[in-house]
Amino acid sequence: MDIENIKNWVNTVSQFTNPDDIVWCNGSEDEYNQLTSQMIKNGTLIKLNNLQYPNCYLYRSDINDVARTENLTFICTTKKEDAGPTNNWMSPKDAKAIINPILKNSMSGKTMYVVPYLLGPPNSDFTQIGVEITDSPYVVLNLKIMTRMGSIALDQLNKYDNFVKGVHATHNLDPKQRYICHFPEENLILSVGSGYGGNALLSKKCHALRIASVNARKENWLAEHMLIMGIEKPDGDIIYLTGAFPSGCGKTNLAMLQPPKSYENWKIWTIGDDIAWLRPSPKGKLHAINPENGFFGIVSGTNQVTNQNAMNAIKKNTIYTNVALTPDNNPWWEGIDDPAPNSLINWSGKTVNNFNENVTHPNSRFTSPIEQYPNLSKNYNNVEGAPISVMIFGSRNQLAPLVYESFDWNHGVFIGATMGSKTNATMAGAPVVRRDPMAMLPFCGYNITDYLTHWVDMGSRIVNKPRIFHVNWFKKDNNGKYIWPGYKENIRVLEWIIKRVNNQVSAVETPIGYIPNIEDLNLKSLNLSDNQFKLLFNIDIDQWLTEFKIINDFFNKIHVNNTLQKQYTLVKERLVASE
Ligand code: SAT
Ligand code: MN
Repeated sequence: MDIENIKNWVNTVSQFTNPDDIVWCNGSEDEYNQLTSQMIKNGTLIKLNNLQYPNCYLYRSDINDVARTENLTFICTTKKEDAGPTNNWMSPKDAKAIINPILKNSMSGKTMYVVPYLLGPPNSDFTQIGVEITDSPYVVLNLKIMTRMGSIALDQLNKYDNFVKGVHATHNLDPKQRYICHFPEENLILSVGSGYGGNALLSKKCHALRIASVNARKENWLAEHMLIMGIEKPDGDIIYLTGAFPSGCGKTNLAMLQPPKSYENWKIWTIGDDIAWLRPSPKGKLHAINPENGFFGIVSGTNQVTNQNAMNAIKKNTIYTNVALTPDNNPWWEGIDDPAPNSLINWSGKTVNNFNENVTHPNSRFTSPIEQYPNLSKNYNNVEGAPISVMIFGSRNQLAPLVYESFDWNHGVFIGATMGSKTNATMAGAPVVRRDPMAMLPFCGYNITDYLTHWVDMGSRIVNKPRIFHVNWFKKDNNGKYIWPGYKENIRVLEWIIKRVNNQVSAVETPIGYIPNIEDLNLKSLNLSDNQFKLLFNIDIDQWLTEFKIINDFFNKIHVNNTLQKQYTLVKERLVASE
């Protein structure tokens, strides 16, 4: 492909959207600085205290535009069944009939930015190229951090036959005229009416998951909502794992885990905190890359205990979205180590003197470059990706034990397919427990039934399959308190997982999978009572059987494949037999 392919498309879009100016972004520091200066001048960006937060900025979004809006997100395919039973669907024709009038002249009076980007390391077979057209300088700044953006992408054009096209118009931010539409048949994304991360940074959920997942199925690989990390044991051996958790369930904290003192000879190597692209290697192992180049993490609750590495890294070159501001021009949020000053400006720009309500939006975000994380894995830029030995599925509920291991690949796929988790501030709407297969419910760009079959099929393409585990850091005791300390201490669970993978320990077989023998999980100095331990690993057969009714309804709704049906029957029979 050459630049004319992109230019032709940019011309078509600009004739339609009618901007005053067109800027092709090159990704340079100068360009970034010019944009921040311009935004500071027009009042849309605030420069933070340069001594304590050098090169950091605060951005406040519209108060109606603070999280992904799944109800306004559509998969637009010719046939409805290609979007499947869990996605919102429109035909491409109908979607364009709604969006085109909104896009028409939507950039008049504005600058249109053309943002080429790479997802993945340059020169890797995993890597894809995309171009986002946007009228939002905030989006450009974020894309500069989140992707390999600008000239680095255009320099690779000759490697690609095709690019993913994204058009983003901020429009009037009225949720009634907000649409995030994906056209997998055209490798096209059209997003109007939102400036928020997952809705507007089209490289992220829209390209790297929804569009990529469609292509991954065709080409026999996986595009997943997963962190990637390496765990180095004291003997120097490193095991790489991926972890799928719904948004807002601690992926970023786990990916950046800083081992506690009692594990000081262990190291965690971060590769990614949100998205993994995985392909079987010629040698038969599954290899993963992080298509992104930065972190778009939740700020609220981040502190030295929950995420020491992020705390140190987000002190520079970071964009904060929707946090509070102190009189010294420092960012402040619920959970930060420093006490609240007497007065603050809250995330929406109002001065507050009492702190009865959140001053920071619970889905407030930091955007920060991956290179500045000290524990970045040496495999981060590896064109072949990192070899994955373990996959973890994690959810937030009261049912699943702290950790359990699947019996085999198909059982592991069943565990991922049946994840149930409580929703949170990362999406608009009230919290509910919902089925979220592989944490991909909002991000699978095609029919979820075909997606789960693709997962089963992938098992036969990977000779040396990763072992599959499930974790739940969020079990509560009878007083509603979390039992497991979580965060740094999660390394104890990872240690057990590694021991299992290295065949160093046996495990207790239960109807739902293998759980640890108590002596194999390091509980030293956690002060967990026997009762608390029992609660953490309790498998309440009645509750599981009730859960299986819900799973049955879900499987009926999505007409799941026979392999997963069989897994359902096998696990259910084991549950019934143990009653
Ligand atoms: O808002 S994003 O989709 O970018 C982050 C998330 O919810 O996982
Ligand atoms: Mn995510």
